[in-house]
Amino acid sequence: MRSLLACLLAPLALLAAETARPPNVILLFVDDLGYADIGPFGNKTLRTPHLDRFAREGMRFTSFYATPVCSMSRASLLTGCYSARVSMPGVLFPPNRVGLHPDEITLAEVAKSRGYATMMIGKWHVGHLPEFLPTRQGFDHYFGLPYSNDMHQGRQGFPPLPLYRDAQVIETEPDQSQLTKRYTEEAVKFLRARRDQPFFLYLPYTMIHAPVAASADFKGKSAQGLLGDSVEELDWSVGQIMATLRELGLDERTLVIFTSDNGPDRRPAPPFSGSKGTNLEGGVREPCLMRWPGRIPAGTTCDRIAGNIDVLPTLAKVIGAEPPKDRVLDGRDLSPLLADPSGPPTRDTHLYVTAGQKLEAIRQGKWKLFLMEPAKRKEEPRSAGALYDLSADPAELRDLAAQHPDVVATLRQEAATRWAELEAHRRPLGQGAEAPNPPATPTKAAPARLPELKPGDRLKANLAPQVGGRAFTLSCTVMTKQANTILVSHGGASLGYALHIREGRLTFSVRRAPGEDSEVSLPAPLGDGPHAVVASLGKDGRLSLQADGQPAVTAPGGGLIGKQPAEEFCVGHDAANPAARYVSPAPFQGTLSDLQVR
Ligand SMILES: [Ca+2]
Ligand SMILES: [Ca+2]
Repeated sequence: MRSLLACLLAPLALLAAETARPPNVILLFVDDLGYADIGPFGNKTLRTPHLDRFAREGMRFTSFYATPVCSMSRASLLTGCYSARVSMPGVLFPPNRVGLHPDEITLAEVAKSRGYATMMIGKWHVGHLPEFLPTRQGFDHYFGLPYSNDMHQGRQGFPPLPLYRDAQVIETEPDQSQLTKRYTEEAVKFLRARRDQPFFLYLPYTMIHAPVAASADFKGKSAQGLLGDSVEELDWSVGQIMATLRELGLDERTLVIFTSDNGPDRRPAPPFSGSKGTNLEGGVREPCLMRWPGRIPAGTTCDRIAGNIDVLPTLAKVIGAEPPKDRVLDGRDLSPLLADPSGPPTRDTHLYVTAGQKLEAIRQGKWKLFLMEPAKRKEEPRSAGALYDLSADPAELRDLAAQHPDVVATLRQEAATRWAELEAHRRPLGQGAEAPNPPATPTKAAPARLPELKPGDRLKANLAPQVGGRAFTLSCTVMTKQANTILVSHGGASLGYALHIREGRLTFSVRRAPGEDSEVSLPAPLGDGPHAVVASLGKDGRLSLQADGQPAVTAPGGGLIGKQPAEEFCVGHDAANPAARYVSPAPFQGTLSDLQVR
């Protein structure tokens, strides 16, 4: 009798254990894929049958937000926080010695708290020093590139592009046309090996970030050149992963999420304005699909505000883990929307953060208000104070601020309150171990002797002082009565530095990426007479400025200048694109001597 009962109950017990087993999670994250680049979001040119099927079997999110560029987006995704909360700048470069702080709790660490097998395959980009690698942030295993595929040997001062297995470099300068295929093979191998235990797979593809590439099976096959080939190969990769889930019987116990880190690179993202690098909708609103047969209703669409900051709280909820309780999270659990896409919003507000960790705009419900001066923003600027109704005007073309002053006031207040809270609970970026300052890259021609240069002189990039990826100190003796002028400029819109006088105050500016400026100014005008001035960018990214041996004024910065500026080194003026935020600078008049950059 007992054995008969046991026989009868055994399948039930097995069923209970099966039901109790928490779901697997797969997170597919594409680089620079725009809203309209795939079929489910309106693309009619490219063939994405596997993503089309994904959408038919799952849910499309149509107001799903990332950030304007790479590193900040990945930091948000991994931590459930706005990038500014964890102090992550827009893009990290190989010379940077910072990374996502090891104390941050990542998606993988949340999964590990429930005993999940974890693996990351692809592009990390939140710190490449050993202490910042995925294997130090909760991933059992890692296969991929530590940063972008264009940060390779061909760019001045960068080391050969490394491919990692766990914490070891196993190749350099890998054939990029094979990366999607290799990532897919790794993913399928992982799924097969871990089929019997709960797993979390994070697969941030290297594609379709430039330089785009595709394997021979896809090259030349799409209707949109190599970029289209690369998208179609990604679609194939998603198809391989889905087919493996079906084959292993894991379909109904796996939540799969597909999205992108930022908008398309210099391409349109209809119906939106803007592209990668901007906080217009085209720069930050991403295609997003989620699929979990039996749990997410098939063929549905959710237009509620959501974003990559919501992935961590959602993952924690569905796998039955405790989200971090000792810190502020910005994201919210989306699981109620996964059951009912038209249910109450899980959050009604979104903050649009810049690469320079400022608040550029706020969305609440259908309203979006721009907060920053256009001069402080990048291409396709909207005026500070411009208000858009995203439900009627997704391209952000009709400023309704004058018609709705009440909405503007409410959003301004909301933005101020939320940003004050964020500033009050901002957490630090991880600082890596000190490294010796790399030697300056040798140049073919002998550099001109800087002390002999006079205002109006300029040096071509190859003769200019080498500042890419290194700390440096600029010094000179200056005498002028001007309130707005330039002593030295080197670089332009994307990176560089300048020593200048703005509204009477001597200022040292460093630009690491478009819109990512750090500055330090002396507190008072220099006054008449000659002054010995020293400006420096430290190895830790700090700016410092000093005159006449007085105590230096310093300011925190976001790292070194990633590479040597391509523009000229100019004395007493700025020849082309401004390398800093000047105010109507006049050509230098006075005495400028003893110029040195070391
Ligand atoms: Ca990107
Ligand atoms: Ca951690």
